[in-house]
Amino acid sequence: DKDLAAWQELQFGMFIHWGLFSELGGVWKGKPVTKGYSEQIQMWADISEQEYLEVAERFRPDRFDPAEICSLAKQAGMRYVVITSKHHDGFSMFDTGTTGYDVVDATPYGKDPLKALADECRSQGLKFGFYFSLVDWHQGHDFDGDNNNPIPASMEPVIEGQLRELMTRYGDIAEVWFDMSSPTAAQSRKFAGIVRELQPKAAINSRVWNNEGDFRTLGDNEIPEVALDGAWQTPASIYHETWGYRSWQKREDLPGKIRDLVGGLTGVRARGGNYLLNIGPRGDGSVVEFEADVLRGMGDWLDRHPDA
Ligand code: FUL
Repeated sequence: DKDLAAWQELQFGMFIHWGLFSELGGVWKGKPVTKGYSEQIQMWADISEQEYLEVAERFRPDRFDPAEICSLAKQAGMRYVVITSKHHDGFSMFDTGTTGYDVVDATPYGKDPLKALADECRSQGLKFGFYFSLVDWHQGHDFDGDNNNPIPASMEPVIEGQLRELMTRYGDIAEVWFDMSSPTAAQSRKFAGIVRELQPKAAINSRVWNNEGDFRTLGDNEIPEVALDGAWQTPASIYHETWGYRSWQKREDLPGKIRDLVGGLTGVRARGGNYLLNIGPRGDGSVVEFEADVLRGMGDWLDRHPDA
């Protein structure tokens, strides 16, 4: 399939986990939340929707700079960017008409940051895509710990509406990264079908479930021992743990980190895969310096080893 071959050639991309959870940075009521990933802090700290909305009320990411993010991706040697449009918290980081629980309606920022990022990617020659959680605590999924609950029929119109918005308002979409939940076969077919209808070139990951995806999502930071057939991708986190910003994260041994992640990238590429490396910007939109240094260090290494 010609389109999938084009996706496979992208090889190395930037994943971005960014949302209201970034504003909390892994801390709730003055204490670090050490259980679970920080992008899931609402569940792990058992934060009510009312309290979470108070976070929205102070969400003003004036340091979110798509031009800087795109040039960082390019310096690292990345060819595409995939950002969280909606994580498990159900808060849309884009302008949706399906609910007021979104960045435009519920925060003082009042703009769609993903539109700005999509436009900037296009002008800097990067491909663009969305992460979209099928778990949605706002629409009614419980904080059940493993986020594998089925999707009640009542949630389908919202998911469909949001997918249609994402697939029609942001230009060409290269990849859609679904995540979690346990959709029925019919639901997986429906969600993948919306993407295929509106963005026929977009590659869909296997976490749309029920074999409806175009490429396989491996385990986090997984480097297979042997070359794998077909199209696949390894999502990687710099810290091998949290994806969303965590203010108390240890950030040390930059050279070792660069070596570790260059090993991940080259190992995955050598076995025919695609490597999607995550950054977790702060709630104000700024990129953590350590993460920017890691990415630039990887780019320097790649420049020095053009055949790797
Ligand atoms: C997982 C999610 O539950 C994590 O929060 C994160 O988004 C990771 C990339 O995928 O399934």
